[in-house]
Amino acid sequence: EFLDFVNKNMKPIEKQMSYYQCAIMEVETKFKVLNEQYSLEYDRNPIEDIKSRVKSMESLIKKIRKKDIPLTLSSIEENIHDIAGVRVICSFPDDIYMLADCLLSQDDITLLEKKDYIKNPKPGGYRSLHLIVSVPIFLQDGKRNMTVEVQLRTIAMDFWASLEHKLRYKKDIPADKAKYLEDEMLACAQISAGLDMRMQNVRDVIAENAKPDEQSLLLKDLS
Ligand code: 0O2
Repeated sequence: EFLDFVNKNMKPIEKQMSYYQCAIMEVETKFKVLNEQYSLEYDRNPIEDIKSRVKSMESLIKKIRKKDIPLTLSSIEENIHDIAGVRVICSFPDDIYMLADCLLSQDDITLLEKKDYIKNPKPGGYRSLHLIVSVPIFLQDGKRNMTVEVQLRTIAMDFWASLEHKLRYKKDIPADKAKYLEDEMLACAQISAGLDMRMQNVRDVIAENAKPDEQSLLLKDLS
């Protein structure tokens, strides 16, 4: 059924996917501009890395089936919000909220949904700030608003999530070991959260004790 849908709509699907790619470019640029400005003004980069992707067809099909979404381009666009995904890896937890606020205050960005898995981690231990936003792309024949999922994480949050994602697919685990593994992953998530807090505190202490000329830079950094 899906193959039939794809075959009949090849051109519009390709076009839609390229629009998602354009939306990713817009959002990535916004973060790169913020990083550049921060680096000039405060001599520090709040962004360690940006990883973006348009959802693969395989993963898209899985989600359409799981959510039982009608097979039309508009209902897929309406119901699946992570076809365009931008993952921003930050240095410190504070940077996540600073960057999210900066992005959301831009007048061409509309917040559709916010999930704060840092303040409220998932039961398994997953932490990240998720923003579903709408961003315009400007085409030859006008403007189109596209939905993008932005995931903001620290290096420690990304380290945990990347490994957990790999381990999740190892399904042939005996039941008696599964509970132990779940507990271990949760414990690792808690250690990673503790590490984030301690590293941020180290930065704060350095800022408080910096020489006056450095201090003005670093204190601005904390405000
Ligand atoms: P992939 O391969 O990352 O693209 P949704 O299904 O998105 O409509 P949900 O589940 O409420 O609704 O979305 P949520 O919670 O915002 O999470 C979506 C994405 O967050 C996932 O994408 C992951 O990237 C990430 N994520 C959420 N929970 C976990 C977790 O426990 N571990 C890891 N490693 N990542 C997580 P996808 O679609 O699963 O896949």
